[in-house]
Amino acid sequence: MASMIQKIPLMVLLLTGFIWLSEGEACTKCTKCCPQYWMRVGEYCYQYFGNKMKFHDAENICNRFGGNLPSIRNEEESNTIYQLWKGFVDDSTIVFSAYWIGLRDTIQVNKYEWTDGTPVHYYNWYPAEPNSSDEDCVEVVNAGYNDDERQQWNDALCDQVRSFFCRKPLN
Ligand SMILES: [Ca+2]
Ligand SMILES: [Ca+2]
Repeated sequence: MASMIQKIPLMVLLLTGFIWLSEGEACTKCTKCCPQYWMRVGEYCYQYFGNKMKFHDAENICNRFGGNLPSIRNEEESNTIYQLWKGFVDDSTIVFSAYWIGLRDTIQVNKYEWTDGTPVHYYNWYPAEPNSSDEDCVEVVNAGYNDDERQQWNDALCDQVRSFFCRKPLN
């Protein structure tokens, strides 16, 4: 927990425009690694943004770092991101909207696409979701009785504000 608290000022820095932290500078001593303060999982780097933003603002921030809101291609990837998120919140069992993922159907109703261009083969909707043609952006809803259920998705209004992760490939 202490290390988490120490990270918070860094995240605030990242959010307030110190974009220079993200590229290159931390990578002078290795061939393939993540920028400083990003978390490496497999072939990807993740950064958590606890300051809640609208979906498109969140995606734009990720683009500026050379990444996207994460696509979720299978159960394992879903769980990886959810477990990361649990590390940033005090009590993950309280039901509340958790974070944006990179899925939206803004171009055509019910034609969901990942912002990183990954083909959509995997869905993990919460029961009775998606339920609205006005709700075009997808969040992890964090409702249910166990980690698997809490990772399920809800279509939400894109102008709602949510926490989010950015993800980019190792470089
Ligand atoms: Ca919808
Ligand atoms: Ca919904």
